[in-house]
Amino acid sequence: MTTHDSAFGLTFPPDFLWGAATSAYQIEGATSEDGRGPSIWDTYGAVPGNILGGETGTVACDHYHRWAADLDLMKAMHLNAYRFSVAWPRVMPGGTGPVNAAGLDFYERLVDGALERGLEPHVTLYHWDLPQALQDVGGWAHPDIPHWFAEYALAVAQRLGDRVASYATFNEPWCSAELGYHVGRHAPGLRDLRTSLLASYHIHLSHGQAVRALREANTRAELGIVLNLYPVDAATEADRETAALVDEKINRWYLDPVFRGTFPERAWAHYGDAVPEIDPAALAAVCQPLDFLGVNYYFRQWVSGNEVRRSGPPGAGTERTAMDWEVYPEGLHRLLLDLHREYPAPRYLITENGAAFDDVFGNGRVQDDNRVRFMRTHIEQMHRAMEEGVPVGGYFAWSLLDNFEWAFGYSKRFGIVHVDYETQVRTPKASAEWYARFARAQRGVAR
Ligand code: GBH
Repeated sequence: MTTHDSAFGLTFPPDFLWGAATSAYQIEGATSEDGRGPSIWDTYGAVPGNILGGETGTVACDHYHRWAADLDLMKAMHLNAYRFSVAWPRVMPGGTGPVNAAGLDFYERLVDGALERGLEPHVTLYHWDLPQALQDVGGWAHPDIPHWFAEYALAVAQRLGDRVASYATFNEPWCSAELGYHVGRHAPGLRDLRTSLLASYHIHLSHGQAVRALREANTRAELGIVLNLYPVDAATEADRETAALVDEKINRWYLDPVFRGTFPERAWAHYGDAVPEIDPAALAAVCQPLDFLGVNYYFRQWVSGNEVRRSGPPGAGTERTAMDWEVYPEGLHRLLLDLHREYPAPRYLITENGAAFDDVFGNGRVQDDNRVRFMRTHIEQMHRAMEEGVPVGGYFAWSLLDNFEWAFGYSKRFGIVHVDYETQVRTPKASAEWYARFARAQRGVAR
């Protein structure tokens, strides 16, 4: 295959980031090593029925011990960036108070190891693993949590400093507030709308305070936040009003405070008495200048009658993943144009994009042509948006490794690298080989 074919004739800026993403609880394991304190996912996972098959992140991909080999995999794939998260309970086992130096040592090794291999480190400060000690006093519903979070963020930044290319405060706060405190399908497993909205408010305040603290500390790394965002489509004219409400509840409840310092009105009115008491000045201060917005894109929301479907329009004509999510690459193009128009940011990073498929491991390999097609078509749509003026700076495949898919345990495989959970052997799938050829062609790296 020629270089040109591998690049599909698409030209990206030479400094474009081609990376892969992971998160701490989903891959690290070693949950009681080197002074790590318990997290809400350890607690939640210990309750039968919460996680498919009773699986937990206790061992996961054993990345805590295999990090160097995992970084080697990305280097061999010609990637130039790695997005991972720092586990708060490793850094501050009690959530607040003394810092655990050994926890920071791990991330320092990881950051230096990434840099040695030509991978820019992109750090997420919170990817859902809250210290259990903080949950014991209310977690994100506690009014002091913005202060605790900012303190933790500073401790990380003080150690890792400007070796890190970017810090994202939160990964997908909607998941923490809605799935964790309202739907109960994520840790801590609560089911209360009022508490969930209060949690979302405190997450916003935490974001604002942490960004201010990191700027005041003169952190040179870029600062931003990562949101799960979706185009929302109405099946019929009659579904339009519902679609607008869904858009506000999922997308704009998170975009508006961060970019405008306000909550969206339709959703606010819809929630009625359940909305928290707001300090308008504090809410306004959530809106801090950011260097980037991280976009996690997986599917669109399809609104039909009382249903909000992730599987898209009904019928066999739609390709769906093993999560039953619609494959809808065009949605990434639409989403980026909408964001650029309504929530302008200096740059956008596609911080996650990928799919779980029913991979077949045979003859020592996984021929995941569906995942190759998924990545190629989404990258094409991202490129289209860039040609139309959206400043996109990078693309991170979710995920580097098959890993712990939250409530689904290890049953859903999102990796471009296959993990055998018995032996911990990593095998790059056809998609990883394809991505490696693509990244090499894009970066002009010689064989
Ligand atoms: C992202 O979430 C996450 O950042 C990442 O950690 C995750 O592994 C990846 O995507 C793939 O899911 O059906 O109620 O149990 C994307 C948002 C979060 C949507 C979990 C689906 C299942 C919720 N997703 N979710 S539930």
